[in-house]
Amino acid sequence: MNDLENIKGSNANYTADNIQVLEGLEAVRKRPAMYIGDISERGLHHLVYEVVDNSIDEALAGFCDRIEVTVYEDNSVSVLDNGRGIPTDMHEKEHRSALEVVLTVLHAGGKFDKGSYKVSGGLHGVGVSCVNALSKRLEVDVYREGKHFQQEYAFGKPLYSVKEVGASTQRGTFIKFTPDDTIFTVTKYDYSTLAARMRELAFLNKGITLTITDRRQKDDQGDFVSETFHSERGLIDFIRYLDDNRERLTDEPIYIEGEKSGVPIEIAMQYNNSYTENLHSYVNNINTHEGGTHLSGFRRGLTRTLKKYADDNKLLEKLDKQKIEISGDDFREGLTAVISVKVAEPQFEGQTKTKLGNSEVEGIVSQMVSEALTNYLEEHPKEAKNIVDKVALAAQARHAARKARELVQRKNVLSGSGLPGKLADCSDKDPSKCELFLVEGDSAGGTAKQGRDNKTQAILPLRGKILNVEKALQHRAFESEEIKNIYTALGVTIGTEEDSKALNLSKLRYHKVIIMTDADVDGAHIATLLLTFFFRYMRELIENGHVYIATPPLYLIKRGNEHQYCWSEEERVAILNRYQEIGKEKSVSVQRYKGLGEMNDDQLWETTMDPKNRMLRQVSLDNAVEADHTFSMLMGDDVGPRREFIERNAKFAQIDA
Ligand code: 0RA
Repeated sequence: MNDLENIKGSNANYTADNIQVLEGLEAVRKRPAMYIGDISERGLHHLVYEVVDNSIDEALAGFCDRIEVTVYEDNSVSVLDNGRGIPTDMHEKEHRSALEVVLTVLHAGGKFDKGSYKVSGGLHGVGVSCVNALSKRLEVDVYREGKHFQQEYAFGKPLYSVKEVGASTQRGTFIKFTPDDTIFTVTKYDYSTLAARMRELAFLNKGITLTITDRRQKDDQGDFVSETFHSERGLIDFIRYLDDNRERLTDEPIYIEGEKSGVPIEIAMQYNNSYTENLHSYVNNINTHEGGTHLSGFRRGLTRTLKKYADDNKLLEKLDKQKIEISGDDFREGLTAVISVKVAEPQFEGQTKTKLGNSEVEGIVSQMVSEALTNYLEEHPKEAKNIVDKVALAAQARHAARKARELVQRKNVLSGSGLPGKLADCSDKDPSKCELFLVEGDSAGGTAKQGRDNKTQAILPLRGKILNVEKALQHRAFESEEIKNIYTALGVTIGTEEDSKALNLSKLRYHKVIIMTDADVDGAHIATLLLTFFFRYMRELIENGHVYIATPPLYLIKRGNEHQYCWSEEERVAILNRYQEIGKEKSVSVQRYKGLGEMNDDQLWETTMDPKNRMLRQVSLDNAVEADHTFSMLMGDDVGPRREFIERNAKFAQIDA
C-alpha cells in the first residue's frame, strides 16, 4: 500500500529516476483494479474511455473538434484526434521526450495543461500511462509542427525512443493499443457499449464530432459498421434523445447554461406525460449514478422555485382544499433532466465512487437553477401553468399511492410471517447465501420448487405479465399483486413520504434476485417488464449487483445414454456434427425446450439453477442513459420499435418467429 502512495507522491513533484517510473507502471500491472476499477468488461472499456478523455480535454481546451475511435479485427483500439499533438520535445530533467513521460508516468498528462477539468478520483483520469501499462502493445503517432513522430511500447515499456518518421500536414494524436490478455479476463470489445459512450460524450460536449468504426463487422453495403455523433445543441439534443418515446409537455426543453463561482453548469430539462423521474447527472463528463451535491442542488432549486411560483400565482388552492401537502417528488414526476457540471477538484464518494461530495457545489447549482427557472416561468406563463398543473396531479396521485402503500404494509404486519403465500422460502436466513428465483408461471414455478436447493433457494412464481410500470401511475404499481409480492418477499420497505422510491436494502432477504423466464419472445418480454420495474422502482438493487438473469438451455441432445445441453444454435450444430463424425451406430435425438415447463425438476436444476453449472447473467447499470432510452422505448406506446427490439435481442427469437 505504501509503495503506491510513495510513487504517487513522487510524481506530484516529479524527481523520480527511471527505475521508480518503471515501478509506477509495474504497480498498475500488479493491482490493475485499483486504477481502472476492474479487469473484466468494464475495465477493458475504460481503457478506451481514458484515451478518449484525453482527446476530449484537448477539445475542451479549444484545440480539437474531431475524435475517431476504431476497433480492429484483433480487438485492438485506436483513438485519433485533430488536437495539437502531445508535445514531443525533450523533457529537461527526464532526458527523454515529453511524450514518453506522458505515456509512462502515472498522472503525468495533467501537468501539461493546467486549468482544464481533469478528474482526480473515480474511474477516469488515471492517465494514458495506465492504458499503456495494461496493453501488450501500444503505438503512438504525433502529428505536430509539420512532422510525424512515432513511438511503440510493449507492456508499458518503450521499444525505442520517440523518432521522427516523416513530414506531415496534419495535426493531432493517434494512439493504438492492444489490451493485455494476461491481465483482462475479457478482451472482446462491445461495439454498442463504446458507441453509447461516444453518443453521450457528443451530447455532453457540443460541437465535437465523434466517430466510431468497428472493423470486425460489415453493414449491408459491405462497409465497416460505423457511426458518427455530433450535437450542436448539447444537452437540449440529449433530452430529445432521452424522451423521443415520450410525449412532451412543452415544445422546447428548459435550458440553463452558465458559470458560477468558477463552476461551469449546464442543465436541460423537460416535462413529459409519464410518471417517472428521469435525472442524469454528470461531473466532468462522468455519469454520477449515485448523484451528489450537484443533483441535490438541482432538486432544491427546482422545488423552491416552482413552489414559490405556484404560491405567488395561487395555483395550488385546489390541493389546499383537499389538505394535500405537496412534496419534493411531485415536482419531478414526469421530468427528464440532464445536469452537467465541471468541478476542478471533484471528490467522489459512495459505493461505486459516483457520488459528488463537494459541499460548495450544492448552493452554487441551486442558486443558478433558481435564478434561471424564475426567469423562465415569468417569460413562459403558458408552460409554467402546464408544469404546475402536472405537479398538482402528481401530488394527488401520490396521496392515493400512499393509501395503497399503507394498505400493503399493514396487511404484511397482520399476516403472520408477512411473506406472500406463493413464496416457497428457503431455510437459511443469511441473506448473503440466499437467492430468490422469480419464475414465469405457476407450472415452471412448481418444477423449480421441486428442483431447488431449499436451503438457499427461494421460489416466487409470477402470474403471466407483470404490470408495465412505465405506463402506470405509482399507486397502480403498489396495488399490483405481483409487485406487492416482490416487495414483501424481498423484505425491502417501500419508502418514505418524502422519497417514495428510496429503498431500504438493509433488510434485503436475498442477495441474488434471479429472473428465470422461458427462452422465447414472451419470456424476454416478461424479463423486460421485470427489469423495467427494478430499474424504475428498485434501481439500488441493480446498482448493487443483486439482479441476475438465468439462462435455461434451448436443446437437449441425447445419444445412447449420453446427453448434452445446448444454449445456442451454433452449439447444437457443433454437437450434432461431432456425433455424426463419431459414427451412426447410436441413435441421436434432439429435444427443443420451448419453455421452462418442458424440463423436469432434475434437468432444470442441472442446467439453470445449480450454482456449480449454471450461467447467470448479472444485470449492471453501466449506462443508465441507454437503459432509460431502451426501457422507455420498450414500454412506451409505439409498438413498432418494441417488437423490433425484442426480436433482435431476445436471444432465440428467430427460432420462434
Ligand atoms: C499537453 C500539452 C499539449 C497537448 C496535449 C497535452 C495533448 C494531449 C493529448 C492526449 C490525446 N490527445 C492529446 N492532444 C494534446 C500541447 C501544448 C502545446 O502545444 O503548447
